[in-house]
Parts: sequence; C-alpha cells; structure tokens
Amino acid sequence: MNIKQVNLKKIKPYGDTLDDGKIQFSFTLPVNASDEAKECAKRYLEMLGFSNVIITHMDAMGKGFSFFVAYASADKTIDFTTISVPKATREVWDKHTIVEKVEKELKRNITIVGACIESDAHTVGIDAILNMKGIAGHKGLESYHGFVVYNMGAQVPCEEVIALAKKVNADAILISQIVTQKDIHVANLTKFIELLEAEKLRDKVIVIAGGPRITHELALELGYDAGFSVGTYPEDVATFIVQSLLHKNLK
Ligand code: B12
Repeated sequence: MNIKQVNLKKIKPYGDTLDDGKIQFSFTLPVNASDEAKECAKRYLEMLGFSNVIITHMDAMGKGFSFFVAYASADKTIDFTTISVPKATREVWDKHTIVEKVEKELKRNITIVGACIESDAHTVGIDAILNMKGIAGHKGLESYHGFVVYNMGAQVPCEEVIALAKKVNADAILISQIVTQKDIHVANLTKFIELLEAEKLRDKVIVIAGGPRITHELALELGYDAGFSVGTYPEDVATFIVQSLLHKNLK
C-alpha cells in the first residue's frame, strides 16, 4: 500500500493503491446471461461515470436474469471533515456503572417492554439486547440488577405492546424491525408511534427503535427517542435509557 499521507478533505475509495478509486459492484440485470448482457453491464457502469470497468463474474439468475460482479474506478473525492452522524449517546457506560447509577442516582427499578412488531418474525436482534445471554459476551438487560424486562418476542401487534407497557407502567419501550422490504419497517414504526400518541402515552415513555436499517437519525424523524443499528450492545441501550431518565427526568 502507498504510505503517503491521507488528505481527509479529499478522500476516495481505495483498492490496491491509495487514491486509485477502486470500487467492487454486484448487481443483477433483468436479461438472460449472454455476451450482450455482459457488455450492457459494463456500459451501464461507464454511464454512471466509472472508468476502467472490468466485469469479473457473470452468472445466470434463473430465467431472464443475470448477476454480475464488477470492478471500476471512481474519480470523485469527498471531504471527510464535513461528515457528522447523529448518535444516541456520546458516552457509553459499562454494565457496572449503569447498575450503580440506577441504584445510587435513580434509586428505583427501570421497567422495559420490548418486541419485534407486526409481521416481522426476527427475534435474534431484540433477544441480543434483552435476553440474559446477550450478544458477543455482552449480557442482555435481563441480567442487569434494577432492570425489569418484558421481552414479548416477535410478530407482536403494536396494540399488544402498548397494552403491556401501560399495564406494567414501562419506562422504556424497545421496538425491533429487521425486515425492510418495501419500507415495511417505516410503516410499522410509524403505526406504533401513532397508536402510542393516540393513547396519550408518547411523552410518558422512552421509545427506542432498532434493526439493521435503523439509524438514530431515521428514528428521530419517525418520532422515536433513539435508534440503534448493527453492532449495538445492551450497554449502548441501557446507557441511553439511564441517561434519559436521569437527565430528562421523564418520570
Ligand atoms: C435468522 C434469519 C431469519 C430467521 C429468523 C429466526 C428468528 N427467530 O429470528 C427466519 C428463518 C425465520 C427468517 C425469515 C425471514 N427472513 Co430472515 N434473516 C435471518 C438472518 C440470516 C439473520 C438475522 C439475525 O438474526 N441477525 C443477528 C442479529 C443479532 O442482528 P440484528 O437483527 O441486526 O440485531 C442487531 C441490531 O440490528 C440491533 N437491533 C435489532 N433489533 C433491535 C431493537 C432494539 C430496540 C435495539 C436497541 C437494537 C436492535 O441490535 C442487534 C444486536 O446488535 C438475516 C440475514 C443476516 N445475515 O442478517 C435474514 C434477513 C433479515 N431475512 C430476510 C428475509 C427477506 C426473510 C423472509 C422474508 C424470507 C422469506 N421470504 O420468507 C422471512 C421473513 C419472516 C418474517 N415474517 O419476518 C432478509 C431481510 C431483507 C430486508 N432488508 O428486508 C435478510 C436480511 C436476508 C437477506 N439478505 O435477504 N429470517
């Protein structure tokens, strides 16, 4: 690799040599695999402004479709110093600190209701955050002293989540959405917030969304207090909840 200093104001993708602009693509065209399909894939990338296009792989994807892997070079650069991404928490506490803050500063238990809502059957994400076992050696919120957790699992109608949250007087509701086909996650997350507002509960509870295509920014846009994505650990979520309860004095 070239060891020349990176100019953060003008960065571009890197493959073999710094600033070579190399990008790998994989995509499908709605035509049978053929010499013409391969040429079409190449020309399409050229049309998008890429140079040195190489189609390294073509495969038939059933009748009427072809799949490609390609490499090409990009000319454009981007100023990395202008990029900032909203985050739910500036500082993530470890489990010991979280539990101590709850015991000594909040001085009461925190009740959490979590579910993967509507048609979505993916339980692993919400389980990773809530279940005792947690994820990658990070124990879930069920294992935190001072946390009372109700994990409702997957395919739970919004109405049932709200009913339980009301019944147990939840401090926080955790909503998981994994499937995003045709933006179903946005529709489901919106439905949940609207029902919560109709029940006049929105301002009384912390509402958090999570899933691979959820960003903190999207969650805020949809009316949630925070959003978490791939790579989230239970500590990230617990820190946000405790910081919110301590600082915003929601209850
Ligand atoms: C396991 C799996 C299944 C299992 C689920 C079993 C179960 N009990 O969960 C089964 C076989 C049932 C399944 C079914 C389907 N699946 Co599936 N499935 C997967 C798979 C392989 C892994 C998902 C997973 O467990 N990830 C591990 C967890 C730990 O990661 P995570 O969910 O992202 O969670 C983390 C964060 O996102 C975040 N997080 C998640 N939720 C929450 C919530 C809160 C509040 C917070 C704070 C954080 C948080 O924290 C977690 C930990 O870091 C993925 C592909 C993949 N590799 O991701 C496809 C995938 C999610 N499935 C997919 C699809 C399409 C389906 C089906 C529609 C397939 C079909 N045609 O039938 C069905 C849908 C069924 C339904 N009604 O929902 C697509 C979704 C595409 C999309 N973008 O919409 C994927 C991406 C596969 C693919 N590449 O096409 N699936």
